[in-house]
Amino acid sequence: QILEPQNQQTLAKSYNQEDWQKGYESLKQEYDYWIDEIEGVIPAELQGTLLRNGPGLLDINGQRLHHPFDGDGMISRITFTNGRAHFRNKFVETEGYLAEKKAGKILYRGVFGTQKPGGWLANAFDFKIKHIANTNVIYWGKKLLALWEAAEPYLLHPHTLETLGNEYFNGVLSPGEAFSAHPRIDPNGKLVNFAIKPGLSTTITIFELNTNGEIISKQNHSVPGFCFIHDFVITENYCIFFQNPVNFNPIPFALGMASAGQCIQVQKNQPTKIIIIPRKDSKAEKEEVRTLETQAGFIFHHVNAFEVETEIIIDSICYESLPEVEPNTDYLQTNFDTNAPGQIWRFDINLPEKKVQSQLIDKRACEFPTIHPNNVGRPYRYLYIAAAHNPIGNAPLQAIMKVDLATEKREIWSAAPRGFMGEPIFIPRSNSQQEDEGWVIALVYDAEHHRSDVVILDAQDFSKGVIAKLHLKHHIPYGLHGSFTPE
Ligand code: 3ON
Ligand code: FE
Repeated sequence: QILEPQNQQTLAKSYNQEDWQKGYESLKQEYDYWIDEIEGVIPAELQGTLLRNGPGLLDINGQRLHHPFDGDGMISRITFTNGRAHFRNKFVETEGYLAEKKAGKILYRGVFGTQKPGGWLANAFDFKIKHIANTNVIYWGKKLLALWEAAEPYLLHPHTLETLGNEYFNGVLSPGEAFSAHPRIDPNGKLVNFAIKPGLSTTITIFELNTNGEIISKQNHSVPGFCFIHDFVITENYCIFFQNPVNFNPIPFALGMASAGQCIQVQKNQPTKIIIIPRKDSKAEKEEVRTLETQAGFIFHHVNAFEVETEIIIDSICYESLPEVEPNTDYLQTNFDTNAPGQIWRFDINLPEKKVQSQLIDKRACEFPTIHPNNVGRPYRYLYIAAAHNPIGNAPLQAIMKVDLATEKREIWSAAPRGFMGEPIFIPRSNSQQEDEGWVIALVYDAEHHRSDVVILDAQDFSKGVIAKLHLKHHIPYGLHGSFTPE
């Protein structure tokens, strides 16, 4: 149904906390099977592979991790072929995953608060962080890559999902060098990605890759101050980064009292900096790097960006503040009512005047946007995003919202009260004429049956409900990002 924004101040809670918590149970088993419990019909034209990554383990042999973002990457793959669907999941066998599996205990510190057992003394002056490859998975240039923003990618076997080693792109990437988990694929056939090397000043590296998976350009930019930049956006001529107003105090980390991520603090009185870097081999190549300012806040993800004459429009998910991952808190006890929601904002940058205007697009709490792949970096009309069931307030993601940016019309499909939504992916129908012709696919955790479903919606009409719901034999812990490849 099409929901109008509501003005009610209090709405009934759409979920219960115990249901939500159960989606954070580890999945230790690796499966390989044809999905045979299906409601509805998988469209025969839907051919290809949905790839998902996210923390598969939330504990190491019973020792709980402090935060899901510290969990070892587990790939889930759903292959659609001739109206059938096959499931396989496998852990990325990083050095840390294998070592901890063997030891049966936590051996590494995590970025988001996980510490080795034994208190601060056991952690002091240990600067080694576990590389967990848990954030995204892409298939590009015939390579299947598991990504995590603080280190190099892991290369996986596209059929068996076995871990083959690290990927260095013929030596263009050096050992330990980062390659972010948020590449953008320019519809012109280039994959653009970045890396952050933080410090008192931060180096931003931009990579462009061709369809053979080779890095064809690599450029570095130094910006003043510490950066925590998780995502970026591209247009035809620019890469755009939002430097969140944060500072980093390394002392508690060095002393073993807190993890690196816990030493990052949002500076509410400092502006966000928008860094606009011209792309290599673009019309803007000779232009200088520009840095503009806008209001404080915290951004993990952007939806998209595009140029309109001398303006750049950027749509992003903004938080008033970064939810703290403090040492003595438990993420399972998250109080959604007191945390700031992520909301969609539009930033309008006037390049000649160096002015930024911003505007709230929707109040609903949401995260994990997706759009038609042909509109990345180009003007676009539709976005799809995981969202809260209720139009106001903060709550877990339970629904998918479609936003028509031209008419402000919204459509909602909700899995509440017992379903919890993962990142949706828009998949265009082949030879589609309209921007919303295709499907939106997501994993939904069903607390009633403690299992996950793959749901398929018709992107042009959510009111039909799901066109197919595929019941897995087990749950998949709440994940992060993924992608779709027609292969
Ligand atoms: O900033 C410096 C550079 C850097 C790259 C220092 C640093 C150590 C913090 C760092 C490392 C950053 C890392 C490893 C970030 C990893 C992030 C991650 C695994 C996930 C982020 C997810 C973001 C969101 C918004 C997820 C939302 C999820 C839901 C709403 C529901 O489950
Ligand atoms: Fe992300």
